[in-house]
Amino acid sequence: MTPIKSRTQVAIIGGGPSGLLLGQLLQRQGIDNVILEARSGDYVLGRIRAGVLEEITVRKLREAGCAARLEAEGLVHHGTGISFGGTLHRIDIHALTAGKVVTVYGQTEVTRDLMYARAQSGGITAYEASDVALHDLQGSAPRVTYQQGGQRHELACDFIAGCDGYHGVSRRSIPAQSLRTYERVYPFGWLGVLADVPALPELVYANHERGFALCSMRSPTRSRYYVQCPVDEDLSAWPDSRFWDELLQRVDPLTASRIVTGPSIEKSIAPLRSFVAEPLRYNRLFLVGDAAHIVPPTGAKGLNLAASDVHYLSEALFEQYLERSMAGIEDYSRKALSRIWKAERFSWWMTSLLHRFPEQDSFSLALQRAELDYLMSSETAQRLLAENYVGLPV
Ligand code: FAS
Ligand code: PHB
Repeated sequence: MTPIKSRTQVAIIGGGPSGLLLGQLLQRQGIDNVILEARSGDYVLGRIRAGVLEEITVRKLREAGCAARLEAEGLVHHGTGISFGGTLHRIDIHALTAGKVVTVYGQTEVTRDLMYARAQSGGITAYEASDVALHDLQGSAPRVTYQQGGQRHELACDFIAGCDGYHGVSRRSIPAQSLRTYERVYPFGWLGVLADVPALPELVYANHERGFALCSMRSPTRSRYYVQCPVDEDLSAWPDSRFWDELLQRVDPLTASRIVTGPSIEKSIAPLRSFVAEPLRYNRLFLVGDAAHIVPPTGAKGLNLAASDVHYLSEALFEQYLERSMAGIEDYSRKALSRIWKAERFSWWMTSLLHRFPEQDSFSLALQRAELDYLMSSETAQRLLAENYVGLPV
């Protein structure tokens, strides 16, 4: 039975990657925190999402004491493929960034490692906490109320970290006049399949007249594939056979020859949007991760941006509690937003470069092709892609 506390230093709303990583970093510095998660732990683990980690994310997981399995099982990638015009091109990320890499390790496993570490550290996570509500956000003593096990609970705290994702309660608790939001909704989604079939050696992003496709993986024997689809697509209209046929048509022949098909173990459609809420702080409430921003997954930035938000906020809270300085807290929003907007730009650029848009005319198609040709003929252009893909400095 989860112990119930009536007071903590930092109340964390949401037990996804943002909340768990923040909680673990605070715990290791002796800063008391409680995570309130709406769903069960199994439900959180059941969500199949990101797959590519930037070096900052790996570094933060190391600092959280959660990187042992990642270092043993994560797949270190030195390059990525771009497929268009019937040819597979390669971006040599390692060479173009003076030795940086990305690591393929599924978000599910990151979450599992963080959950295990939290249980080991004695950190409190209240799962299936419903009706979470934030109170007294204007003052110096915010409170959180929630229902769990049929009982109403109240949690007094110094600060609240809103790590509850795009649909969470935290951002909605900020008065509309205190928040600016920016949004772009894309006219398509991603149909994703997980299958226990041998993976390709590296990721392949494909631009094709039938639409975008992505070949990714979770391990050498577990593959993750996506095809662009209409945003209102009916999943039941996509039996495995149709998915594999479509994927094999959208990639170049060499890539198609390497793909091993098989039964899907998970199939889902994700909508694509760009979204940012500013500022990320409302007095003693901070927005973190998907609660603050959303990127189309084309640039593999969503989970990694959550990690850099947690980096900035955890450092700010360390300063507050360990050095009695508010400087980091005052600067959290500015610092995090600077990196967020650069990742938003890169994610929008990658999405625009690789997808077919319903209203695309012949001129914009020609521009897209010219951009791809320029990318593959210019080391400078490839270096720009590579440095954004591995993650800009924090
Ligand atoms: P999350 O949404 O992961 O976690 C928020 C948590 O808060 C959830 O567990 C939720 O149950 C809980 N919560 C919500 N409301 C609450 C409330 N009122 N009270 C208490 N708890 C509440 N990123 C990539 O890099 N690559 C990808 O391929 C990719 N694919 C994605 C596919 C989908 C369908 C989605 C939705 C996102 C995808 N992302 C991807 C982005 C994703 O990985 C996020 O960036 C990442 O989950 C962010 O983590 P959190 O900020 O913790 O938010
Ligand atoms: C994934 O493996 O789920 C993945 C990888 C790279 C992306 C998006 C998703 O850009």
